Amino acid sequence: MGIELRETIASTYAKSIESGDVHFFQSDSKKVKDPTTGSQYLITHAPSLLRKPERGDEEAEKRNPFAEPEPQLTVSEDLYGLGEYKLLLNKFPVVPKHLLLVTRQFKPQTSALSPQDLLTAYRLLQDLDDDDEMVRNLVFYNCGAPSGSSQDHKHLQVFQWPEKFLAFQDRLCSGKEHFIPDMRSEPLQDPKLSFAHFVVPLPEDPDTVDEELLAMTFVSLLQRTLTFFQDWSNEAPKLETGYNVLMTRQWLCLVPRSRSKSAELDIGFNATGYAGLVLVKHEDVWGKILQEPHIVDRLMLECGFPNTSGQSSVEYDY
Ligand code: B4P
Repeated sequence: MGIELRETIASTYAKSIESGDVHFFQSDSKKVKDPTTGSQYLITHAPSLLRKPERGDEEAEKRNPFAEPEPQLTVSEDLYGLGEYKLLLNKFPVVPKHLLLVTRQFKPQTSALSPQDLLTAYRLLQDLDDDDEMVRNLVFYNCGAPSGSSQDHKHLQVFQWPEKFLAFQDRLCSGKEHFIPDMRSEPLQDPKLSFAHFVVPLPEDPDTVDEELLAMTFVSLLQRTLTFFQDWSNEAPKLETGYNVLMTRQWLCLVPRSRSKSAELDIGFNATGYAGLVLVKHEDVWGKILQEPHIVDRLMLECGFPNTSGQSSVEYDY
């Protein structure tokens, strides 16, 4: 299935680029290191994205693009014959062959991932990753408006991981075995980072990964993520729930989000920012981040919540 699917994606993408159905945005990328946290960031500058309609713009609000997706962008009408998902090409990618895993029936983008969503995403990673060619992919889910999502129909996204790039989640999980966080064991969290994040390594042997394992792992991370919205409800009762989910074959990570955009600099983040993949549209923001990469960690905190490393979930849970 893997090779066949990869070939269908490649040919659908090539045709849609040629016909103009996919609008690929050119960008420049630079890898930088945050000297304070040791994190790597891949900063991608795509100024032409400023012309793309955004959430709230009249043009962007007109229709649900996933209700009747364009046939030219459709890789599969019914992925894996489950009757649940379509696999589409992203119409506005910055990375080639950027995919969307979209529910066939309308479901809200504020809903949690189901066990089937998780296993289907993991299956896609298995089909798209190629260890011999060092090809790795990232699945992400922007849940709720503060997470940076712009479409309200439930969709996960998949794109190829940048070459030779190590996220903080990779460092954190290196050499660690899978576990399901419980009362005695907390998810991994890097104490050097300013923002809260919950990471668990996934098993090396894919045969041991099933719906139950993924669902139990996800729920343990989600419980901790949702406590932020309970904790803060007295201070900020209107705080909308939002979080990012990031998954590779090596780990699963959830990040609670307080806002989609920074007030300090004109930049917004979706899940990819929390893997260190920072998309910048404005020239002045690009310049500032390259000059002082540690700004990213500050912005992540501004759009997230404070790190809780070293505290057990009962200390910040109620
Ligand atoms: P959402 O989860 O709702 O939003 P998003 O990916 O954060 O993208 P957004 O729309 O806010 O765009 P942004 O300028 O930040 O996903 C909805 C997805 O549906 C979007 O990816 C959108 O492109 C796609 N879409 C909309 N209409 C469509 C249609 N008719 N058919 C098919 N797909 C449609 O980011 C611009 C682009 O860069 C996005 O593709 C985004 O995913 C990508 N991106 C963001 N950060 C990135 C990074 N660090 N590296 C590489 N790419 C990145």
